[in-house]
Amino acid sequence: MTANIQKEIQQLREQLTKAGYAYYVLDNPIMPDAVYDQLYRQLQDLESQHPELITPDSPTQRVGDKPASQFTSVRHNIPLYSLENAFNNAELQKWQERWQRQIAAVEEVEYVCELKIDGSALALTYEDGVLTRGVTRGDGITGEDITQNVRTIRAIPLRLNLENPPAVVEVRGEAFLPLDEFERINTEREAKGESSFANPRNAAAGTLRQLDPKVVDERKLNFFAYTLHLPDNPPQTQWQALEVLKDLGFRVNPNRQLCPSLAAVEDYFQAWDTQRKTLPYLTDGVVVKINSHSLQEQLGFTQKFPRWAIALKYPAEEAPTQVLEIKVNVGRTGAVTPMAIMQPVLLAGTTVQRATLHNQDRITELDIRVGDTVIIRKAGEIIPEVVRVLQDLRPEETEPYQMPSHCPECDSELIRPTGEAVTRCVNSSCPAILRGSLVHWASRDALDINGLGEKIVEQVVEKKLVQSLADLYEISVEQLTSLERMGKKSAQKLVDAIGVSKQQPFSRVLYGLGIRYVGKVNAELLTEAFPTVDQLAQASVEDLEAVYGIGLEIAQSVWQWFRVEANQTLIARLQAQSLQFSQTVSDDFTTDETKASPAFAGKTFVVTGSFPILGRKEVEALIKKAGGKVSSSVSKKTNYVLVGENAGSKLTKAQELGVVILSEAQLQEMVN
Ligand code: 3B9
Repeated sequence: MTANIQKEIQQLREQLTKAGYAYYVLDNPIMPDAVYDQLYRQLQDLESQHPELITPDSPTQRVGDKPASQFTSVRHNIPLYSLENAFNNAELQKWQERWQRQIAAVEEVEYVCELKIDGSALALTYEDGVLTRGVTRGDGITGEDITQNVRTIRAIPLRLNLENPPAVVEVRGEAFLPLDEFERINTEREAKGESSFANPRNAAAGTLRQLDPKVVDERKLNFFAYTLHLPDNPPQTQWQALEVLKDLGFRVNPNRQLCPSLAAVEDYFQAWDTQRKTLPYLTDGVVVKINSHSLQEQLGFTQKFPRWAIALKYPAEEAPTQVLEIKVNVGRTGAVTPMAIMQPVLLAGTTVQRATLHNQDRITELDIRVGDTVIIRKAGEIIPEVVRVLQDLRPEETEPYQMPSHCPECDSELIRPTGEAVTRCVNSSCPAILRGSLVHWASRDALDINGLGEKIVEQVVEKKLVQSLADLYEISVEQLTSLERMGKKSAQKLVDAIGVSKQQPFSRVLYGLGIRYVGKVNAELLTEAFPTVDQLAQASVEDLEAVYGIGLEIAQSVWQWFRVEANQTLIARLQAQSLQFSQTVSDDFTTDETKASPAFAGKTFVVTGSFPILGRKEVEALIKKAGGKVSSSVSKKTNYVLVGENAGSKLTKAQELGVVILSEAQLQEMVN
């Protein structure tokens, strides 16, 4: 009896999976929708009668019914690299010359051209052939586990089409929203009085981070796969990898091309500049990859990119419009940014009416005036910029623009340090700075305080309920109910959310403090290296710089921040309010691999000369990664001197002192 039902269920699943593959991946349906729906309902019925037979890879199990409360941060099994950019053929050729020099052979090789989809990168893990994990790119090292949401994407198979799958298979690709779907979502949001998404890329990223998988399912995300890690039987070329991905059940962009030379790549790039405008999704360039995997292996990676691939980008879209007004905006760091308010204009699929003018120098250089007709451009960022003024269209009686001498928010005098482009408000109690700090503190990646948005922040600052971040933790329900449109219930909810944020780990608190250059990634690196705030506050610039990934500018900024008395007071107050200022074991995400004693733990290096292959920065990064310190002058304490080409006096000094001298090749050998 159950054996028969099991068989029937199995058959229905196979039929539905096949039909889904034909429809979503091959774009070539094999059955009418009505037939598909009929089979789907049959399967649903059988499964509801025999819930014990439901498996996670059944086509009925794509959309979960439990919203997530939050996503967890996970480390990628394999790092997600990004791509170096080239903006023209000359830069592309330079790239070819560079990699050819590195392996000192090879004349013509084959390249694979793929369209660069303007979406959001995903890493998928299949265990024993079944999709078990979908993770956002994040910073390339860690991302967010959004498996529930990934499962709703029909172009991603829940089970690989493979007889004897290896234990673990990794697939990468781009999730994106088709243009018609993007427009549908925005129209719907506007009708509901919600803010619209700036562009399809933001909409895709926002959708992937939706907590409710039902909402994700309604927004028809799509996916193109481009990277395959298939142990046991790895493909020999990128071209073959794409074919295998398709056979495994993934949607692969059909507009790929195998090019026998760089000239063919340039032709492909040019041809698609026109053709891409007819595609139902946005693309922003072409990804060029060396086809042969063995060549790829020989070339390897820099800190950030594979050396065997590059993104050739199309120029950003431009449009003319008129400047109606110039305003200045004071950010949370006190930086004062001039902004142009413009006649609304359609650009790269969205309506824009603000553009950044960056700073006074830029305004002076381009001579941007109120009333001017200007060309604006939108590159990767959300806020477009003015690229030039159409002088012939300038109306009479305009005047050159000068930034105000005093802060529009607090009226204190603005400062522009000599040699710097930014103008700043340096009044630490400027309401604009406080507002910005609070919004950042409450933001998703920092303390993640739900309900503390810009509108509320504006009011609590205006009413002087909050004059420092620490005041937030002393605010009462009564005080909040005095605000506009704030009932007792929502006030209580907000007070609760503020209370809950005390549990957030140290790295988020550190990020939330808004120290210059301390973004999410640096905050994690710093709290890993200095597990308590006291250790961090007492660290010297040298100690800070010795952390892998932390450069001199960041180190100086952190050191400086802890030397300011007001900041010390803030930390003390927040500590008294029991926020987290130490890294506990539970939020330590290091793996065994990084915990193992590194090759150069406690060793001091001096690097001298030039390094044509790896580059100096990478050599230093390599040393730090293996636990070593890089210092600038040779002394008796120096353990090793790493010598590149044209090394000078430091080499002589090392020989005098008898310090061990290493070549680049020896270093690499020791690290491996
Ligand atoms: C570890 C297309 C994009 C793209 C790669 C792309 C963005 C990035 C990339 C992916 N569109 N292709 N390709 N079409 N937007 C080339 C960077 N590849 C990797 O991330 C990658 C990562 C690899 C190999 C490739 O090998 C390792 C395995 C284990 C450890 C270290 C390296």
